[in-house]
Amino acid sequence: MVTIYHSPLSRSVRVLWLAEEIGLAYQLETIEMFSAEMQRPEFLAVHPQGKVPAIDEDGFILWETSAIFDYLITKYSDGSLIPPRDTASGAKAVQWMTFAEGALAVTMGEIAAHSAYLPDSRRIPALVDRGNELAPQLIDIVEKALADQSYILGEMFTAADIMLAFALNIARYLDFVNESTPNCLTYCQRLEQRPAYLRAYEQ
Ligand SMILES: N[C@@H](CCC(=O)N[C@@H](CS)C(=O)NCC(=O)O)C(=O)O
Repeated sequence: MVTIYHSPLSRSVRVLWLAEEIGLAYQLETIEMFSAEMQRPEFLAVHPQGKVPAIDEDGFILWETSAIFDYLITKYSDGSLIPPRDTASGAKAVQWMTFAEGALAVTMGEIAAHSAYLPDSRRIPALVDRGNELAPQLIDIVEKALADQSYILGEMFTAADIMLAFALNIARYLDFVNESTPNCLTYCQRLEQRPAYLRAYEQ
């Protein structure tokens, strides 16, 4: 059985969404974001940074969303949510997943966390300023990529869409995605209608 460590509305919702998409049976372990529980030795043994997501599959522990995606998709599905890595589509999926977490989610997450969600003692205002400067350019990259297609790799939904949608949802909340970025806005609206998305976000 796979246990998913999750905090509502955080990056770990991506793992829940993926699990729902591939029909994986899982157990949920919910942890309150930024709580003392995240720094307890029991949880640090699961995630050495005291973060979510992480999974525990009968004692096998894995953290970092991209690694979890790769493992769960390869082991528990037909693999089609990430096309074969030696094809152009597979390489592009990895490109967008890396961009989605490494650039987009980090930037949007820093703006949101350091302006509102982190306890005062952990806030770094310069990260908010830097994020606000970078954000429009990052959104524009996705806006252009979505110009003539429904999903980031074309007409096929993939794991890269899950990774991107989470970061774009924060961008939407921060008003970097709105009517002035119609491709990103429509994309978010299309993805939020997926039954697996709805099941993940209500947990
Ligand atoms: N690159 C990591 C990022 C993990 C991460 O930053 N998780 C946040 C949730 S949005 C967290 O748990 N933060 C708690 C903290 O910083 O104390 C991944 O994708 O898994």
